[in-house]
Amino acid sequence: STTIPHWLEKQYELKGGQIALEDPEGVSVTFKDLRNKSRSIASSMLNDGIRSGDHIAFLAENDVDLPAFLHAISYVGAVAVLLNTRLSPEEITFQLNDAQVSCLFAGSTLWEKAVEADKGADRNIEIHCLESYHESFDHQDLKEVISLDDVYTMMYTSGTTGSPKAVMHTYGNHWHSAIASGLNLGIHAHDKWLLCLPMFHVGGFSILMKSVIYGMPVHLVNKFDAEVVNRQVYEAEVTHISAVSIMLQKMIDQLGSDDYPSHFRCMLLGGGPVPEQLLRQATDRNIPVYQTYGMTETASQISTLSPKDASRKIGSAGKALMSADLKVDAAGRGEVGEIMVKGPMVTDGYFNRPPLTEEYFRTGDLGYEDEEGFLYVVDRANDMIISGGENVYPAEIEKILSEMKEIAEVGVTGEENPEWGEIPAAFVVVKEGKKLDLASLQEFCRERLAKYKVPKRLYYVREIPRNASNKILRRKLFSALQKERD
Ligand code: S0N
Ligand code: AMP
Ligand code: MG
Ligand code: MG
Repeated sequence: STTIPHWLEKQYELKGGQIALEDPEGVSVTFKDLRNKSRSIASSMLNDGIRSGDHIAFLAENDVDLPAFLHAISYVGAVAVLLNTRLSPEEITFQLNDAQVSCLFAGSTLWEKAVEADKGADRNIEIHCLESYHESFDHQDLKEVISLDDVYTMMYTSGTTGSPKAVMHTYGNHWHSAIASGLNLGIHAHDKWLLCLPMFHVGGFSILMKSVIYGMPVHLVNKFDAEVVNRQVYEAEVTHISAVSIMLQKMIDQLGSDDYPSHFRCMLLGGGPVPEQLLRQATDRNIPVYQTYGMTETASQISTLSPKDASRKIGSAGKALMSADLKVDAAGRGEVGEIMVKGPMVTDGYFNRPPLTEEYFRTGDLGYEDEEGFLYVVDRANDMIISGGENVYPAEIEKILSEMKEIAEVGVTGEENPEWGEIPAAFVVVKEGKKLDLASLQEFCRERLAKYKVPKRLYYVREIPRNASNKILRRKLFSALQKERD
């Protein structure tokens, strides 16, 4: 396998005195600081018995401490399993077990959740507090090179069955993603990328990779706040932001009648559908939006639209980046079919699942390419809901709800929502003689599921529409309700 010098060692050598990481409070960390800190954390990890190949989980907010831990993992040669902080303890337990995690680093605000999740773990997991983790002097066994074929991170995503699976990313996946993005956007001397997406998803994590591969500073806003983000664009001279639709909408609403400054180069917008209205508002505010299409399995962007084409191709997610290929499984150009992708940024597969053997990765998204080859994402082949950039799988919620003693049958689908894009709605057949209201349904879910998965609507129906093989027809839930009402 191809090896390269460890990327943080390289930036230490090339740009040691330059800023790697800063935040709105004035914290700033050079590449030298970050390298030294990462190495000493890695040394402690080795002293604590963590070994190359071990699966080490992180349950942490987007704090300025976190990046050094993630780099430390690469100096050890371990694998970072990134956990969504919004998950319930039960959901986290599943992932700890499924990923065969041996050690967990938890932020102090998430400590109790980590301890709770650990109770159900099927193996002994060492839990460390991220903020108070000790540092050691350099250990001799730190990795000085990176093998591009080695797995570096695992991030969870679910399928149609609702059972989450860990996408494995190699160093090569992250490397090629960063390079392809850089070839598209260009890398300028004064670039600075604002990070407000969670690092436990690939959209946020990929910014860290770009930082260490380009030698570029990251401005870290640990809790998304439109006012802070807009201010930092001016005050910290931010040039790039990655965002989901709801974030950009809030930034624009907060701006009032102001425009973005001319040094701002790129609003990379993805993670779900983008309303056309939002694109027009952004153009009015001098915000150059690059609509992008990508997913955990592609280690972030796979195709992106440049602002120069934006007005001509409004709503498109552009063309596949350099080294990536994209095709639509349809009879011809302009016809809708499943989007299929290929490239060195695409995952080899899921942990502990059968390997992916097809040449192209089947995304589960539906789209078409226009006569000039621009991609339009139109829908999903499966029933996944996207709420504020978080994926919600109806099957996961249905499984929980069917455990309620009041419920005879249940189906879940997405309902359009002006704030979140979509929200989960539950359609319920209540058992004879029982009563159920939204509040108690939500309370039941809240103990078991991440909040963003808790249904925000409840509809009572007499029957759940199913096909001949008894599969729920989720897309017919609203029309079935209408029919019952007529
Ligand atoms: C939008 C966010 C920031 C909202 O969270 P926030 O502001 O922290 O809310 P809270 O104050 O914590 O909570 C308020 C109430 O709202 C509920 N809630 C929170 N989030 C959601 C949600 N998503 N849906 C529904 N409800 C939500 C809370 O539970 C709370 O409820 P109450 O009041 O009852 O307590 C946050 O959701 C967020 O960070 N979203 C983005 C997540 C994300 O990163 N998505 C992208 C994932 N995909 C990828 O990474 C692949 C694509 C990709 O790589 C990419 C994506 C975007 C841009 C670029 C790229 C790229 O290719 O590089
Ligand atoms: P995840 O892997 O959790 O990040 O989810 C990625 C999913 O978000 C994709 O499979 C798409 O369904 C959706 N998505 C990402 N980018 C776009 C886009 N530009 N337009 C529409 N949907 C998108
Ligand atoms: Mg996914
Ligand atoms: Mg093609």
